[in-house]
Amino acid sequence: MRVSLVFILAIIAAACRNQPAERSYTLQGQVQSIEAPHKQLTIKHEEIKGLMPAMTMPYNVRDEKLIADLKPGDLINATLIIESNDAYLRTLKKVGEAPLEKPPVDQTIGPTARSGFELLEPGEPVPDAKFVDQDGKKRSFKSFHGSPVVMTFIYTRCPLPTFCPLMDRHFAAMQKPLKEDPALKSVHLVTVSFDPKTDTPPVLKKHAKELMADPSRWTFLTGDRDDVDQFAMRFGVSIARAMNDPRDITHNLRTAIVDADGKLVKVYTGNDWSPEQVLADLRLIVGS
Ligand SMILES: [Cu+2]
Repeated sequence: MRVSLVFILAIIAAACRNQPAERSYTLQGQVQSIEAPHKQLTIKHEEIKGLMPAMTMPYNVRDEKLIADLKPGDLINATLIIESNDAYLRTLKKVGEAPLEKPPVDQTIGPTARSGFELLEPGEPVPDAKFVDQDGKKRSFKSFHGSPVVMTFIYTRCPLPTFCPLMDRHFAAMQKPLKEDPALKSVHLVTVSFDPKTDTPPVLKKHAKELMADPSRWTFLTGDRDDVDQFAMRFGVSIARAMNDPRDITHNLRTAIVDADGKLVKVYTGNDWSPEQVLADLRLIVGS
């Protein structure tokens, strides 16, 4: 009896492994840029029914042949595959060409000389900013001084597993090694949502629970939208919200290490950093 139960469980486990929850969507849009070495291309696309509104986003391919002959301006039809922990374009077909439009992001508040919006350089103090945490408590960024901080920027409704949800998974994965390494005991994780309209403190609290975030180690923040935007911009985060629905968000990813004195150490761009890399960098700063 016992043997057969184990056997059945093994079959179930194998079946689950062989059939990753996979969803497929049709994506139509225009190629904006191609990063062949990273098997990535940025596409300005129409609404993907049931997944996300029209936006401009980078997508990965697994088969580099799919993007070998593409150029910016190409109009394409593609199949987007969403797995529980990954997303990629499985098929991609060129269907036409059109001139590229100017980028929709408002550049008027981009970094200019000493405007207060310029990118922070490593070694510079991170300006203080006001936030509210997952318990609804007011938190200033300064309140983390004394602990090295790893900080990232997300929104909880992000539909692509390779974007914000990947940042969440990386932070979740860092909790245990941080706890186990005495040198990294004081490191704090901070996740800032740039979607305060949806990501209210109760929503952030629920999100934190789902990620099994240890509240003594990992804090979720949001705040006044303009304050969050201005703070995030200093790290190179760009956020564009749709006019008709500000919850439709096009964004990039930035993850930063800030030392215990509140000075910027390093910014990781995009989604190809690993928890191991961040832990190694943290060990360097606490060792010095
Ligand atoms: Cu996202």
